[in-house]
Amino acid sequence: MDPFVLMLDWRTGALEPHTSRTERHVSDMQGAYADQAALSQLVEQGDPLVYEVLQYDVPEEVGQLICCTTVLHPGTVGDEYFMTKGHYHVVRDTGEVYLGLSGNGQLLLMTEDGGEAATPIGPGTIAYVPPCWAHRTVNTGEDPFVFFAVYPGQAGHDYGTIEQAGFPKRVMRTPPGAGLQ
Ligand code: S6P
Ligand code: ZN
Repeated sequence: MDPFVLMLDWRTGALEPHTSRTERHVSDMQGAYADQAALSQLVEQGDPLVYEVLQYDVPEEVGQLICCTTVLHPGTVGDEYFMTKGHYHVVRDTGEVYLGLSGNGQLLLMTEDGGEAATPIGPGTIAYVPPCWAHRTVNTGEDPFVFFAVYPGQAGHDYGTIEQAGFPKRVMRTPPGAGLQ
């Protein structure tokens, strides 16, 4: 592998060049949100894009580092903010670094033995995901939430464990009018 450079647009998350672009629409998030009826309704109403990941692929091997950006769009399913699927790394003892670029969100973390953590991420925030911690991001703002991530080439993504167990906390907006007398 030869050295290379990438150009990152801090506002939009555009990464050039990139070798893969993954889109996740509401229909790709079956079972993730509390309000299944709201999810079905959104799918029928045009199945909006929830997030996209731009990545520059390198060999999925020990020693390599994978660079990618995520653009997590604003929105809700019912009252639950748009979020990523969330995953453990298949190779559990691999960490990750997130760098917030624009917009605002939350990083939710958990371990298989009951550990829980959450941290806000905004422009300039560097969040360290230690080995063995599952991670999910949530857009709590009104603009796209954009962040850059670097993780080990051999890490892999385990989505199934999260699909079965979910995360212990959901991030909900306050419904319009709630608390008003
Ligand atoms: C990869 C890293 C991120 C996520 C991306 C989408 O290890 O954590 O690039 O892949 O934010 O989330 P998810 O949970 O759908 O992979
Ligand atoms: Zn990861």
